[in-house]
Amino acid sequence: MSEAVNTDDPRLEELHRIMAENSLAGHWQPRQPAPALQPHLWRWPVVYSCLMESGEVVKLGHIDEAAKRRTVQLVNPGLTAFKSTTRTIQMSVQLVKPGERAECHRHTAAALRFVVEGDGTGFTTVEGEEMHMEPGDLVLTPSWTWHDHYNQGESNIVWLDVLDVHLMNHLDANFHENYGEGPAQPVTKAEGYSRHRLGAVRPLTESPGNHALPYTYKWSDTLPVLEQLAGSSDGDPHDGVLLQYANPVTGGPTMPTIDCRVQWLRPGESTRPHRHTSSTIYHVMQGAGTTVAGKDKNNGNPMTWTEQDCFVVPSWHWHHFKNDSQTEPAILFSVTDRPVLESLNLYSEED
Ligand code: 1HN
Repeated sequence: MSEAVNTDDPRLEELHRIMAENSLAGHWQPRQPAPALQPHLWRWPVVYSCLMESGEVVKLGHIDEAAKRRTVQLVNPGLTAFKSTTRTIQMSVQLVKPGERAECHRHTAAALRFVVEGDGTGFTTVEGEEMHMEPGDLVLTPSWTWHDHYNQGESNIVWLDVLDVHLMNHLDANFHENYGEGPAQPVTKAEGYSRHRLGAVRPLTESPGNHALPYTYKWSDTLPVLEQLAGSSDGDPHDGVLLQYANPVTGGPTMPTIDCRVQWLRPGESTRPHRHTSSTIYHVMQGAGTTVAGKDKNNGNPMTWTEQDCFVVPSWHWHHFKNDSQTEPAILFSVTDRPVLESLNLYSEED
């Protein structure tokens, strides 16, 4: 209780009681401590073994009637009440076993899939186009686009799901609709349709419109860019060689609320610390290293990661990276809510 009020005054206690009964509170009254987002590392073998076990005991189609997805969610220890990875974004890991289908639905939450395991025969159908999923591919299902997943192959598909669902919840804008005309939407477009319409060489006479459009970024296109830049440019002092998955229509962030990046840390590379007002979730594609993240510039929590691990660096936490190998590069895929902060004029950065 601040000294602005006399706590011995019985009228104050009476006022507080009446206000509480009427869902009111005084600005002078203390708030419940807010949960704080924490730096955290999820080790892949644990995530993966839980996911595989869920494949044995949780039947797809009998889960949460609305979503009907078998995903294991990464829960930030500071946000357990929300089952959320950051305050805006949920990252989870999804398993679709051979022959399984995750039914068609759409939601206002923007979503993306980043493929970890699969033989390329499985796909997500987005707005009538089958988007085949090979490891390292990034498939966008922007806000309110129909999507269903199908594994027609003989091996499991595992991917990361990233959704801005918690932002949607905070905004009371989280709407969901099941397709309702069977488990899958009809396929109406040829494979590659979106990449052919929205790529650098695109039809002059057909406008794709400016609404949220589905898209796939193939790892086979991304990796050569990283490799070439790693050999020819200094990269960013805070992130190493850093690529943005630019939105093909706007040239800006991947989606209005989530930007996706991939970065390459050269053998032995150590980056300079910085902090910014966006939160980032990382997934290690290749290599082993350490990310130090903390509120103090020189005294953070070291997160030592290896392949497929995931970790989070919260907003306004100093952080830097080190590739712990002297011979192999490290590659990190990441997602950030930076576009949200930027659109509200709240993005800032310090080093
Ligand atoms: C969802 O719809 C999917 O479509 C995956 O595959 C994960 C997590 C929270 C809410 C909806 C999907 C999700 C989700």
